Amino acid sequence: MTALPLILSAEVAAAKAAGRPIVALESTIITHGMPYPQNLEVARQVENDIRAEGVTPATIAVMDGTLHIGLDDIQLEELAQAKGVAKLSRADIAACMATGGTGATTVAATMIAAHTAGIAVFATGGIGGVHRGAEDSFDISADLMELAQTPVTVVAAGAKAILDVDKTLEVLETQGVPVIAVGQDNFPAFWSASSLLKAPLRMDQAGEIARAHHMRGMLGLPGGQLVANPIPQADEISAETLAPIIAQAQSDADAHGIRGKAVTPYLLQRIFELTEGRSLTANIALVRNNARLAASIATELTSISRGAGS
Ligand code: PSU
Ligand code: MN
Repeated sequence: MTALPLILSAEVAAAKAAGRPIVALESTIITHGMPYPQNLEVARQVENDIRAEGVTPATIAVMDGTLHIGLDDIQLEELAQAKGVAKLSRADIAACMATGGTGATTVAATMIAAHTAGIAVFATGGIGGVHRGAEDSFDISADLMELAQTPVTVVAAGAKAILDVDKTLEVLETQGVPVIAVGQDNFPAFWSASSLLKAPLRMDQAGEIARAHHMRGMLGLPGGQLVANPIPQADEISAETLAPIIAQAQSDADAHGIRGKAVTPYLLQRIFELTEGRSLTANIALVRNNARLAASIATELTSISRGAGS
């Protein structure tokens, strides 16, 4: 058996050795979720937001066949500028590594990598979910099933209205994934702080979320948690403003026959164009907000685990 090609950045290795909290970050948001150069600026900013809380960021990606847990600034820049980088979910990550490829990790693949590296908390913008029209296309993100089987707490701003949010919540319930709205009763809607749907659970403190994560582990439950953190109100875009834009993006995707893993990146890019960049400003604000909450949860979880002697 050869060893898994996995490298921890120096910063992550030091944090692990000292038992200090770490927050994982995905890389598909860099390569497929935002345009250059904003993607690089945001990637750096989010890492610094986490460091400002005394927590270590670990951006995850596959580069030349090696799984990197934590990227240095040169690697971050390389990834942000690269064209045609693969998008890696559960189905793709091993094949990419086996063939020496380079790829960005989605929520599902980032959870797998984080868990492999012993990292329990992960911050992102939005998760994948059940797409509108999934009754015909069967397009349901592997992110949902990953949340059911990999014990990582994922902080996101709810689900985008490019998804069928109702069906996404139904699948999460079926899969046994705790969905926790933070500081409000309703499930947040990514660019808007609130959807019309009530979230299954509500918690107002990072410590409660960390305790729930720990309790699931003690019960032997395999999956993670979805923490749905609303976008700060000052940065919101209203659902009414976005509804026609999303409908347009969706019909463009259908007209161009976009399928499979190309769907989400296509819709994100189209919405960016149709909002003349406004969607990106909101996206940046909510990712940073999620990074800060994830850092608090990771800090709380570290002290619980220390207390529990595990
Ligand atoms: N939703 C967003 N922004 C993103 C993504 C989703 O609002 O960047 C990315 C994430 O990496 C997520 C992936 O894991 O898209 C989901 O892709 P799919 O729907 O093909 O599973
Ligand atoms: Mn899909």
